[in-house]
Amino acid sequence: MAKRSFGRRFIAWAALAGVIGGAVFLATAELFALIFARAASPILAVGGFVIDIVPQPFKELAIATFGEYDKIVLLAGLGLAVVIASAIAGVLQLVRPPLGVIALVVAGGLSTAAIVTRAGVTPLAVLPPILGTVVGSFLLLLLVRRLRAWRASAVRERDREDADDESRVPAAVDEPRVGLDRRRFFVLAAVAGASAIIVGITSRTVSMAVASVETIRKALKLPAPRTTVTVPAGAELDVPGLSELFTPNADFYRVDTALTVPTIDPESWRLVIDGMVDQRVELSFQDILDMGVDEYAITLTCVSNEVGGELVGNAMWLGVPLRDVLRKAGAKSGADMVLSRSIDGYTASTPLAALVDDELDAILAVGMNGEPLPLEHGFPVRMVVPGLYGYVSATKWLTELKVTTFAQDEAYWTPRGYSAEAPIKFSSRLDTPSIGEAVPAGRIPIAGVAWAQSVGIERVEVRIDEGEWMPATLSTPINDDTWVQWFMEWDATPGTHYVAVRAVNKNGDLQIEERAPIAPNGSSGWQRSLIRVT
Ligand SMILES: Nc1nc2c(c(=O)[nH]1)N[C@H]1C(S)=C(S)[C@@H](COP(=O)(O)O)O[C@H]1N2
Ligand SMILES: [Mo]
Repeated sequence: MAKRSFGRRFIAWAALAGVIGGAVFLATAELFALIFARAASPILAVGGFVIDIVPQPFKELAIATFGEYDKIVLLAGLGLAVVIASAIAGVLQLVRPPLGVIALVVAGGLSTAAIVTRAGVTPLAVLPPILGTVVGSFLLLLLVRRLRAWRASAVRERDREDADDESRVPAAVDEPRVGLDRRRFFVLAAVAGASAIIVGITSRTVSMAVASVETIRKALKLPAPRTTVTVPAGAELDVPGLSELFTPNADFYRVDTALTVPTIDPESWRLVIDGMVDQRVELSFQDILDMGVDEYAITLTCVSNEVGGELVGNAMWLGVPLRDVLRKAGAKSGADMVLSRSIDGYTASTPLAALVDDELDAILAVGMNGEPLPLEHGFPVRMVVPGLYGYVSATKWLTELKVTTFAQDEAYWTPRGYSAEAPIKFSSRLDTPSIGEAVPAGRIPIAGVAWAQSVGIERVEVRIDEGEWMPATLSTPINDDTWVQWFMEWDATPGTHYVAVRAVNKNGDLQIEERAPIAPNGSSGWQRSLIRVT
């Protein structure tokens, strides 16, 4: 009898180890689903899969029985099934290793299958269930190993006690061993269990907030622009491999310090304008729209863009001029900077002069390429200022504009090695032929983009090997705030060639030749690429 309850005790703890392994699996998957792929929650994917495969009469029965609670009941049932299945996996891992881990891997495989067969998933969606399986299995393995060590020392102790009674063998030397092994099991179980609960619940909650704001965003109808930007004929060249004139939102580079994308309901969003102002002003999303929105074509550039890099993109923004917004509050004399703040605490320092300049289209944007700002790009309201790097001007998820001075206030990146003020260093980039990809000899196009926001590009020049600099053909610019495309025909001869590109802006300045790193205020240098012709 005593022997039976002795064994049963460890079976129960093995079941607990299994449940913890399952919880770690789900929590890890939820965390990575949040980071990599919003639709890749295993529990929801399996739930969706069950809904899809259950025959219609059952679905109707479920709805008739549970009404609008049918999905909650399904998820609760699924949760219970997961608890039972992982408890069984834990017991299996103790009594028939490695059957428990195998069971968990099979479950991971099934949930991966459920995820990839859902509509509209990205290839990255396989990562969350796979990483979940790896981490969950590892924890289960570890927990059961510790449980087995505890059981072994408990068995030894019991045998010794039995022997003690009969033959008075000297007291055990490793008496505290059982307590130690027991503690090692429970510490790991507690840490893993608590982490899984915290990480899992937090990730799921954030995912749900993202989903609900995404729904609000999809339903949002922005007003039509009062004025639109005319894209002139010849603004977009037709060259394969050349960047599109307007960067699609899905391809637009993203740079920010946000670990998870902030979720703001436009209904509750407020912009506060305070600091050195005549009056503190608070604006709602509707107040911004009521000012009347216009179209602005502006190319955004990141200070971290290396020569030839990808951290630059062009968009058609919908918004209102910042000068009109700031006028509502009235900047006091002496102020020379606006510290813009994001909901997550990020700040940028922009010269006040750039924001009130009548000649410069510094805007609060609500729309990007024909839709409300994507969540990743600052929904519901962000700043866009032509001619300044993003980190000193393009605050996303904007909540506050503090009128202040450079002497008084510092932005997020200023104490981290970047300049407080940072105009964009104008530059040019080669898009095609792409580096490292051999091209066939003959007449081929060389093409790329060049930008000098707020000034405009006058000329782009190309040089092959050590030849003369030759002018490239430019696309018709939309305005001086957007990039232009450039291209040139090249009679490529077999071998390797250097293709270099540089631009001249409308002030007549030549693009800086001297190489500079991205810190403290942006890279410079002429892009020179080695092209292989076969
Ligand atoms: N809230 C917030 N806004 C931010 C940042 C950030 O980290 N947080 N990064 C800035 C930087 S460095 C750049 S280059 C641009 C990039 O905008 P994008 O991600 O829409 O391309 O956003 C700017 N706005
Ligand atoms: Mo940036």
